[in-house]
Amino acid sequence: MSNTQVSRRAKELRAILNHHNYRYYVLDDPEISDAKYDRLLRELQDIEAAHPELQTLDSPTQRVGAAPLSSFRQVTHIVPMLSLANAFSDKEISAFDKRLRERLKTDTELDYFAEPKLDGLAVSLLYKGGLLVQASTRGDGTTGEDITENIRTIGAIPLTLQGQGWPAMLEVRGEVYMPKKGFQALNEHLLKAGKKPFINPRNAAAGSLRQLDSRITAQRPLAMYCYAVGHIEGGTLPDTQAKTLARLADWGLRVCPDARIVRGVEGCHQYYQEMVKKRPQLPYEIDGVVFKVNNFALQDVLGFVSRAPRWAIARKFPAEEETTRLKAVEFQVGRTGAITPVARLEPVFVGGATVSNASLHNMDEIRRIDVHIGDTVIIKRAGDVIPKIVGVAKKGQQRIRIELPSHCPVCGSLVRTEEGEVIARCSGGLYCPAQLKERIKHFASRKAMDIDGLGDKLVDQLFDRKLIEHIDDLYHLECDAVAALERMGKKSAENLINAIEASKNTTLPRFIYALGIREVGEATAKNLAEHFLSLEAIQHATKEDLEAVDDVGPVVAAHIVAFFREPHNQEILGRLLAAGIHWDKVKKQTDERALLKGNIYVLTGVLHTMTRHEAKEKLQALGAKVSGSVSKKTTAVIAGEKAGSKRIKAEKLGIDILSEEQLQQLLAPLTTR
Ligand code: 5U1
Repeated sequence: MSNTQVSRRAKELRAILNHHNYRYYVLDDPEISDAKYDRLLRELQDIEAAHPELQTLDSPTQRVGAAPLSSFRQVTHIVPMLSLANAFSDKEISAFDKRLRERLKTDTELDYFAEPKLDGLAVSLLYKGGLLVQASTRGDGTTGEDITENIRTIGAIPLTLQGQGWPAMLEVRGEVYMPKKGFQALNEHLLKAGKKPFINPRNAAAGSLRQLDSRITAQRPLAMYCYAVGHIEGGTLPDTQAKTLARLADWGLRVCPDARIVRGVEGCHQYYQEMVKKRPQLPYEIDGVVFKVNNFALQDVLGFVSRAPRWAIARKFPAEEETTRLKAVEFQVGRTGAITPVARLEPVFVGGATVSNASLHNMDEIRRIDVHIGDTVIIKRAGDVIPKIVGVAKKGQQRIRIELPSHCPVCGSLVRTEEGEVIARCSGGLYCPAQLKERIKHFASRKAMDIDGLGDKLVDQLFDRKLIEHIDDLYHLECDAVAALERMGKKSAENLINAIEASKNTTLPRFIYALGIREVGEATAKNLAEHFLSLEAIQHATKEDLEAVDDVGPVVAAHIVAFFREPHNQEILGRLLAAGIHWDKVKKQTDERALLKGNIYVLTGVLHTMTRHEAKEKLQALGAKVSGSVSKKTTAVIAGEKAGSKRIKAEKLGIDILSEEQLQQLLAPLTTR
């Protein structure tokens, strides 16, 4: 290629890439695959590497970031970047509207332009001759920092304006933010790399823009919505906010699709409610909405008061994040014995409610955010979810390290954290009152001891009235005491006592399942009973012995050992047996259903000793699957007389073909029982 041809191709590639960038980031409607985009970009990179003189400021190759800076240059804004007055209630918005109409001496309703208030970082973009030449942070409103290199890496921001009619100098303002999805992905990535995650999308956006190394910013999923024009030279703009934003969109700048004109104060109230509802589904984080008088001529009449325009107001959502002091940490015990740290806080109003307790998840989380008692912490309360501590705002002067208790705060049993787990648990099992109610419900349930009539509400009553304290107390209940409970009476009480008595005659699998050992469900309980044949054998089994049982891996085995080793559990177990719980001796048996488990057979041709239907039922009785067609998954084809296409297909796929005689051998366990 001649130099002219190379130069022409570079120009063409820049135009093509800028177009596809716009389709992808601004319209969210890509026309080509990522791979194709990457190929085009690489072609341009290669040209620019060979001909550095062809590199331009608006080249898409400039989006990958530049060499790190030692500091940010200060930028004085041509027109100060103002802040907005805040309102926190409908009443304050009504007062705002009233104020404006009084000033404007009008009774007619005003048109407002309503916009979501993005939770990001305000920035100013300066375009000269349609080319992005400078980008800066708001700073103190008068002076900000030059973040041009970082802004260039954001795909959603055009390096050159599109279309025509833009002023020779155009200064656009808006919010750079991190979309919720990108924020989540970034934090997952940081955690995997052993780094500290960001507290919220705003911090993530701000942290990413404040990077002196723009190659890091280039890796961050940032976006921008524009909401105002700060300064123009050599051109004109439409006469309203709505039309101006439409014009910015024509020039390739992103504007928020959820903004629109609303009529009068009622329109403002409605828009606010609408955004409250929409907020959880929005792909970006917002902390309120903004109302602006739509007409610029009216804005001019209204003017400014101190450093905020009179013609605009932010209606803020109740703060979802607040800071307060962590006074103490207590540990609660859940149904499965999980020990959860709960933060006791200096009461604080956050997300529309006063919060004095918050979740701290687990010890790993406590260490990760490095929170100590006495710190000023950041509380997040979104919607109705339980408030949680997301970070430390300021370390306390006298910080107390939070330690996991060694013993259960309710029953005193040992607290254990299994290897590879983050949740610590009380090992008190049946002995721990905090776990007990739920455990009693499980013990009485249909697949366990099957105590008819002992439902959840009744368990609650028995427990709350202290008629039962431990599971074995069920077997010592007195009829009169039960009859005195709410909605009971003599007859119901008698029925319950009889059902409890009847439950003493059970099976070993049911009893093991009823004990509620972690991760020992019905099937595992059955396998344990059939393998060990007695409760004593299970109680004394080692981890290795247990791992020999079907379905029992190292984790389940460890749970079983821990359960039976716990002295409190041993005590309760003894008392249950002393109360008379018994079962028939367990016979060693082969489980036919497992013999052919996982095998898939296809039956074809004529069988002489049984019908195909009978053969199918027998195979299924041994746990096999019977399919109508041959595939790579087929274990074997059972071919009777005159077997045709299925046999041929099996031969082709190299699948075993069995005769009727071999089928009979396969079914032998059913006849030799
Ligand atoms: N959506 C939106 N956010 N926001 C912030 N519009 C908007 N306008 C602002 C600010 C500071 O200021 C105007 C006065 C341009």
